[in-house]
Amino acid sequence: SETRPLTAVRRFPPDFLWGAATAAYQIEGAAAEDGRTPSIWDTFSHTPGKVFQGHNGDVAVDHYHRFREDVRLMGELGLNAYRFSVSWSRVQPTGRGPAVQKGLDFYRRLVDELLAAGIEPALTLYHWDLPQELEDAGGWPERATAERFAAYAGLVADALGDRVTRWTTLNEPWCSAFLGYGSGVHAPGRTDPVAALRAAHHLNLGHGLAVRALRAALPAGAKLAVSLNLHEVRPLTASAADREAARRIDTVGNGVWLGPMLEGGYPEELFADTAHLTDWAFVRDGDTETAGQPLDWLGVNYYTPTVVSRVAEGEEKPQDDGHGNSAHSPWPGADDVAFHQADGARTAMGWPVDPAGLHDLLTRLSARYPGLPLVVSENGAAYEDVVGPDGSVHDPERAAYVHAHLEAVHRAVADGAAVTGYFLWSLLDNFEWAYGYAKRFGAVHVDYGTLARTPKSSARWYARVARSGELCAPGAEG
Ligand code: GBH
Repeated sequence: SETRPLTAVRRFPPDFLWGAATAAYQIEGAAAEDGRTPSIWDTFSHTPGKVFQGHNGDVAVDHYHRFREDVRLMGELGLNAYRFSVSWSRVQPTGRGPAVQKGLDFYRRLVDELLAAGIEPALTLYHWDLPQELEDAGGWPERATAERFAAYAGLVADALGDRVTRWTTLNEPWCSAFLGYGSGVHAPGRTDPVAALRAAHHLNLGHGLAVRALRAALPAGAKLAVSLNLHEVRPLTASAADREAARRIDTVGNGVWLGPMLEGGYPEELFADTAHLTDWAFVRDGDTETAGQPLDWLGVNYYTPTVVSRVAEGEEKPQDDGHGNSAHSPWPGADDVAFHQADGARTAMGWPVDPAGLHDLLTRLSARYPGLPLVVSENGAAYEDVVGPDGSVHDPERAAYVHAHLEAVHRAVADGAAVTGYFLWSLLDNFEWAYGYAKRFGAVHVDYGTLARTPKSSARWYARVARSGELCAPGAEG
């Protein structure tokens, strides 16, 4: 028989995960049902001025009541995996004590529906929605929150461990720490660089404690991970100053997680860069060992690269532009760093389209952590949907974006990177955090008046790729 080179037809490995991802607060709604209490995102979105036009997740896309229809849509998309998160305050309303059965039952029904449809559930324990009661007790800057998180992880594992194999502790702890407590553009909206660094450490600790709790509660064979938004950092020029700026952002953006979780400790440069802010006395003996529990895979979320330069002394810093140059910086220890957006195609978020960044990130990670399978746990793009007179939605830009990024993933695999899956962000249009419902990332369009779901043309193209395991160009249907 004929052997075809991998690159000619762009065929992906046979057991590749073809998925889509969501997060609880962004899709579920049912904010006060069945015992659920407010999380920091309920509080934040109901605080005037925090979210675009005062949007909130009270109803979101009502996935809590429509999950059966949504699982059917996943089938239409040809998915063999689905990544979702559990709302902590739905299963453990106060963040302490026993679980609420009704909350757990919702996830049990969802998982059963997925398994019946032949779709592998990939469960994330924490996608930014801390129970408000725990924030009132100090939130992630406090050590106790890490311990609470591990207890919660154990509760969910006891309830769902017989049917869920793939577990993720945290989604993008960088956002929780530095957007939540540093720049304040995410809940709980605090703007204190020291609180942000303390939060980062307690997220690392919480991750490690949760991995231990999961290992104790789950059957052997469970596959545990964390999902990080790793910054593909590039210096604006080759100057020593810009390369130093890139080094700093790599340290406080990537090393702050990869160090303790995968390399045995924080990078020394992190302590040096932030020495004027804190002496890190909140790090106790044994903490980095706890954070470094062995993992079975690493989730990588990628949207666009991070381009930086150094602002020389006496030079103006760029205006607050929502792209890193915020009034309150989410980058402690990097006050003289400016952020840039490359020229060329951009998504509706203003983020440059740069698939080479994903290839470079995956190949570098795989070389650095041999034997650790990588999964692209989020990648996708916002564009403005145009709904046709017949109700159809044609989104060729999204298909082109995903096609280019899948090509980059394929190239990374051909170059030796151990990438075992891809999750499109997102299954459905949903609550895009501080942007409310103004930005649409879905493969499936949601009419926010009727909550009717309509697969976009990109969804039909993605289904063809997922079913065949072969990357075809978006054609008529894309
Ligand atoms: C992901 O976050 C989320 O996991 C998901 O819930 C969300 O809906 C999706 O992406 C789309 O946004 O300019 O320095 O402040 C993406 C997080 C957003 C992190 C942009 C970095 C810019 C950093 N990224 N952000 S800065």
